[in-house]
Amino acid sequence: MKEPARLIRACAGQPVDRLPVWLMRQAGRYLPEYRKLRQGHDFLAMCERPELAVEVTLQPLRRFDLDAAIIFADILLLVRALGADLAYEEGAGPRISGLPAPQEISFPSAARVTEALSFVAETVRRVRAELATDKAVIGFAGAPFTVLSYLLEGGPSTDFAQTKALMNQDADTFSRLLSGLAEMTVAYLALQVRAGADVVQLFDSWVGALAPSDFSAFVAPVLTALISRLKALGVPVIYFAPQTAGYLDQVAATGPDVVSVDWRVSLAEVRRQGIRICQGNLDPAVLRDGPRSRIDHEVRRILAEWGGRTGLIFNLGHGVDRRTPVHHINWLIDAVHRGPR
Ligand code: 1CP
Repeated sequence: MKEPARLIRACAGQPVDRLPVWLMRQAGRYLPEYRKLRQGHDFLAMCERPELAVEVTLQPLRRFDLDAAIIFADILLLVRALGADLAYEEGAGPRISGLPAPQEISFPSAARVTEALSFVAETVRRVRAELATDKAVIGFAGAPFTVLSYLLEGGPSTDFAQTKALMNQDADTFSRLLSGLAEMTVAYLALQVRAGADVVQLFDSWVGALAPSDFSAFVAPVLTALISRLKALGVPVIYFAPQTAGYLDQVAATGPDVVSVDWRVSLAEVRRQGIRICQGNLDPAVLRDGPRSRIDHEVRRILAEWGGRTGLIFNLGHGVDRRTPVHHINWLIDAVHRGPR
């Protein structure tokens, strides 16, 4: 039997010969070869056509010594299985329309989710077949709160006014929608795991907008149940929960194998909160800006704050900034491989 990939060993807290490293949003606009391909196709078409999605997924791995490929897709693809219209507008980000009032939203069966997103499974299958076994394939989905916020706001938001209004004024509907999305997420990630994903990550990019008490009352119960069902698929679960430094203990208590944190908290504090396996947490601005000495310094600081050889997956605290010079990523990976010295 082959030894599991470094990243998968790290997710289990097992010793590794060197720290695993990958970057959120490692496929995308900072890469000239991505921009070139993107000129001829819109973003959704790139996700839907496996030959294009596979190519974009593998682009960063051709350039850099990364430990994982993350499937080229988007957290919002799921909403199309709800019958919503999804469009990505140049500069403005995603737009969701065509949904009934929150109280009227009904959820599709697992079979319908699988059918609507079968192209993602095809991409996973092809990526897994093309990639060496020492590289992990990461499947992903949005976490229920973050996806619900896009549904209710219709696109990006800064204050989550519609989302909080529903939570405050109609808690039953709010909880029903979170649970419905969680159910769809199980079907979607099960599809990716069956197709060969070695690990899954839930992106909860906006959950930090909630008070600790609301995280605990509304999100934690749904998330805990979801994570336990994902673990039953037989792969590790990474939960990305930025801006939750004020309630990391509650985040950890939802049960993921790995908690992925942003740069607003030190890894020493993450450890103090009892988190033993963690992903993070360089500020993407440091990677973007450099210079090399600053990147080296920040990597060494992060490794020292974690203070151990196991249980860390090196990553950014959020996605790669599109203004990042490509060679900065080589500098970063070198620094991670050199280690704490
Ligand atoms: O070329 C383009 O115009 C498309 C830009 C783009 C890309 C490359 C979008 C639109 N999505 C993606 C791919 C993507 N999205 C991936 C796979 C690639 C990789 O990681 O290497 C992943 C994991 C995501 C996840 C995602 N989409 C998140 C969670 C992570 C995060 O950054 O917080 C979120 C919030 C989205 C929504 C979304 N999709 C696209 C944009 C521009 C946004 C953000 C909009 C906003 O600000 O609310």
